[in-house]
Amino acid sequence: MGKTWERSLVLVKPDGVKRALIGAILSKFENVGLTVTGIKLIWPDSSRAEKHCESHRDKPFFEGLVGLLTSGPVVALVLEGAHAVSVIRKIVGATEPKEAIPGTIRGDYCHMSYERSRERLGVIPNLIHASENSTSATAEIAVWFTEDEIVEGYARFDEGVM
Ligand code: 3AN
Repeated sequence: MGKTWERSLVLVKPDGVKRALIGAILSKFENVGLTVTGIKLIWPDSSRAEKHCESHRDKPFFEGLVGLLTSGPVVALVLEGAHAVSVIRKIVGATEPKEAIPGTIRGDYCHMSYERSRERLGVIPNLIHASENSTSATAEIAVWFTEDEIVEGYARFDEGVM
C-alpha cells in the first residue's frame, strides 16, 4: 500500500441497510474519489461479529454492539485511496451522532445520543463502521473478505490527482 496509500474497512451496519442508505453512504466515498476494491452484502453470525468487535470485548456495550451487528445484513466495503483511513473517518463523523457535524454521514443521517441509547439499546446506533487505523484496517478486512475477494491493481484516480 505504501505509506500514504491506504485501505480501510467500512461497514454499512444493519441500521443503515434497513434505512436504505447504502447508496447515499457509498456516494459520499465515491464522490471524494476513493476506490471500492471490495464489496459484499452479508448477514453476519455472532462469531464474525465478535471477531470484528474484538477490541471492544471489555466494554459495557460489547453485547449490544454484537447484537446490533447481527440484527440484519451489513454491506462490507474495502475502500482505497490516499490516507483513506483518516479521510473516511472525517466523512463518517463523530461516534455520537448527536455531536456529529452536518455534512458528515452521521451528522446528516442520524442524531442519537449516548444518554438516550443507554436507556434503550445499550449501544449507540450510528449507521456505519470505519477502521480506526491502518493496522486495524488490515485485521478487519481479514474478518470480512478473503484475499481473492479484493480487486487488486486498479484505482479510479492516481495518487496526487484527486
Ligand atoms: P467508531 O464507530 O466511531 O469508530 P468505536 O469504534 O469507538 O466508534 O465504537 C464502536 C461502536 O460501538 C460505535 N460505532 C458505537 O455503535 C458503539 N459505541 C462506542 N462507544 C459507545 C458508548 N460510549 N456507548 C454506547 N455505544 C458505543
